[in-house]
Amino acid sequence: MELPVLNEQPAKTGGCSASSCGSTDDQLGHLSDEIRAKVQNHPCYSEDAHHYFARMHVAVAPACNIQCHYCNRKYDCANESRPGVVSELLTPDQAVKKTKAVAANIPQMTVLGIAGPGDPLANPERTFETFRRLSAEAPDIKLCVSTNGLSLPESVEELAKHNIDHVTITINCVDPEIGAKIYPWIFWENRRIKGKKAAKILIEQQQKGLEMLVAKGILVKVNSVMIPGVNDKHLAEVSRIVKAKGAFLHNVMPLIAEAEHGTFYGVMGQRGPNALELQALQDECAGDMNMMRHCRQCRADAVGMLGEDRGDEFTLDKIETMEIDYQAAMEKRKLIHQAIEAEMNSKRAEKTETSSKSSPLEALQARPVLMAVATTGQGVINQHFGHAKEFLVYEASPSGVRFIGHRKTDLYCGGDSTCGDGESVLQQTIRALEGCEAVLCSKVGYEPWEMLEAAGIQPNGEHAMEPIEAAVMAVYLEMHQAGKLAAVEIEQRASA
Ligand code: CLF
Ligand code: SF4
Repeated sequence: MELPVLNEQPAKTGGCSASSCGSTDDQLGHLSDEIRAKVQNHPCYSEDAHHYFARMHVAVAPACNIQCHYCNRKYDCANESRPGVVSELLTPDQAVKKTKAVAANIPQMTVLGIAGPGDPLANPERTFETFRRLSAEAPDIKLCVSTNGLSLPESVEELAKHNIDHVTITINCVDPEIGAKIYPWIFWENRRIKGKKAAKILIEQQQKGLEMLVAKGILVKVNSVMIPGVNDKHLAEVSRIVKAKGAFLHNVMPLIAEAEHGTFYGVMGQRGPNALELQALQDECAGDMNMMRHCRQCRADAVGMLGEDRGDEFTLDKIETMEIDYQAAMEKRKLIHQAIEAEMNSKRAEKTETSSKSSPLEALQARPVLMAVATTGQGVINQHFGHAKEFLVYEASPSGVRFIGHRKTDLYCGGDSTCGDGESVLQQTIRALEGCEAVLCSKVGYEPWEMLEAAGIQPNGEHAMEPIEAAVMAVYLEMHQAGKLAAVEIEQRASA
């Protein structure tokens, strides 16, 4: 089956519509029923779905067949995970038990992924045993896998056999010169191969695997780690090539390199991109490719909604004591999924109606504005500023509101009252919101209010429980009425 070419629709200004830019959602209507069914409740493949549906990972795959300069083998595979976290390794049997326990207790969990702690396809017995049992015993759960791609071509048949219809390949380059700066070696045909030769083999395997998956009708997401000075200028080309070969979605993630993680890049002082650099590259790639902007770089044993981790509720000792009637759980899950989908459809219809009305600012010269939003899900503003561990960032402009990405408040800190050079958590949070001019939350305390204002970020608690896009647009209109978006200001900013 041939996959649809997503970007055949006319390009919109800034590469997005009034809502859910960069997601598959505003494009669902163009997809076949079969593909729509595959993505509409997958929290990674659909930006909309990540507000409602959860995923879980089982860490069954310890070994890896390559070395990436951003990885330390003590930790999870950094191709999807944030470096510096370690997952508890499970046997396939434990993984099946845990999956059923989570599915019964978190019915909105729709997807089981294997993403480490090493490379799933470098551990084929453990990975496929887990998938084989789950596809038979828990057929209502979608199966998903993430790989560096080296062993992908030889695994495609097996993946198709177990109904795995979502595969992520991490592709950081299509040029071996660049690859040699990212991958010091690969393990290939019982030998360790280094340098450009290694990178060339890896790239060929990734591209071949991508083509084979697409030919089988399996949806492919491509992850790329943005490494400033190494592959940042090259990733737009990667995007073009993988799109041309039929990849469904591209996820450009920031390199996180810290000396304490003990990775080559961390020790060498290689920096990661800042939020604005990442956004600029994602926007550049979006001209050619459907972009994912809501990735949370999950750990290999993540459980829950993207960005939350409920793994502690499902440790091995706890799941041992849980009696699960999976048949009954499936019936309950089905009803809950139907209710969520009905709610999503009605919200989608509202959004379509809103975006079909022309924006009152369309004819005006008004600059775009970034706003941060505190939310725990369901697409509404429902979180206290002080409780937010991350903020979603939206851009409002005369043509509408689009999702840009998220900013973690504790990226480099363990959540103590101070971190780094004596900087308070509040100061760090404000630094994480760089570039945003407003923050919308359900409530905000007096102290943060003053500090946010002093930093040029307007706190706003007036839109609690309102849909995010509508609230962001309302605040944007208020800013315009207050004269903050006038043409004269655009000129001043441009010349600054
Ligand atoms: Fe897991 Fe990955 Fe499947 Fe999602 S995560 S294997 S596609 S179910 Fe999702 Fe997490 Fe980002 Fe991965 S937010 S790290 S993209
Ligand atoms: Fe580490 Fe994953 Fe790279 Fe293997 S593929 S070296 S586990 S980041």
